Amino acid sequence: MADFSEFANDIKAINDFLENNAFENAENSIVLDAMNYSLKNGGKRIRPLLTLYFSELFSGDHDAAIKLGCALEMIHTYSLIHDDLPCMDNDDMRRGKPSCHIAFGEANALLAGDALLTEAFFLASQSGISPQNTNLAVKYLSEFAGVRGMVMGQVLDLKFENTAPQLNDIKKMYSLKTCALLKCACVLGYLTGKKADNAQINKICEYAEDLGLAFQIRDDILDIISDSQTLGKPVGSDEKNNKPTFVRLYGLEQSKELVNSLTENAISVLNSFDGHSNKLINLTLALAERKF
Ligand code: GRG
Repeated sequence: MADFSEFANDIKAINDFLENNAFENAENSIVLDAMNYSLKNGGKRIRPLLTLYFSELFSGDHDAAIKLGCALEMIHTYSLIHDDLPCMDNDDMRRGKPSCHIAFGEANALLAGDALLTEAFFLASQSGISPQNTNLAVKYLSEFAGVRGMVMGQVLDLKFENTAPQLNDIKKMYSLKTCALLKCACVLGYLTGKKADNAQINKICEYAEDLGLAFQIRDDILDIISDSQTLGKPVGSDEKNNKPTFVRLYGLEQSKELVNSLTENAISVLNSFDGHSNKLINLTLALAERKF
């Protein structure tokens, strides 16, 4: 059975980079404290790991992959800070500590999220990959994180509260709010090694769509079966906010089966690439079985 210890060295490399390089030369302020508090506060670092492993799969540049993966982690962290705000999910705990707005106040949390989003583009501009691929990295970061991606997913998430959407609507919401950033992570890794090829990028996105749906359904399952200490965030949040989730629609057993079949699909897409990556296969499996 796969577990996360296999990825510990790579997670350390990601955390070391963030610890030593994030927000270089930024002036001390309460907002900088809030940014550091949320960014350097654990997290599984799945997105930068995907960037790193797709970079390895396509013989990319390691340092560039760390920088681009960390840029994406900043965007992910901003989304978590904003997602926890009272006007969104109103959650008090994140990654085992008080949410950013509980620790620093709402205004500072809002600004910390804004600044993390902006800083991500600063870091992405410095990755050292070719100018053409840097342009593409910026394009994909904007596309997958913004109104064509994650933000639109959040719009649907809010719209569907207290409603009973069809399965396709839920899938679309998951695809945008969760799969989009995972797609971005994988494509960024690819761009550290190769000139863009649309067929390859589509196949990478196909993998990340299956991975992301499985990941989000597992998240919904954990929101029901886990506890807040293990998860580092409140459980029962979906019920509290009356959010329609796949699990609430189809029950735990069917949801677990779907996580397994999506994971199998994701791995078969991985196996169709020219190269082979045990780390990607094991990460895909570990995410399907994750406990936090
Ligand atoms: C744009 C305001 C705004 C919010 C973004 C998508 C989203 C909207 C917020 C994120 C909250 C959320 C439930 C996202 C879905 C994806 C997901 C399960 C995120 C949790 O990611 P993990 O498990 O978290 O990788 P860690 O803490 O390990 O990094």
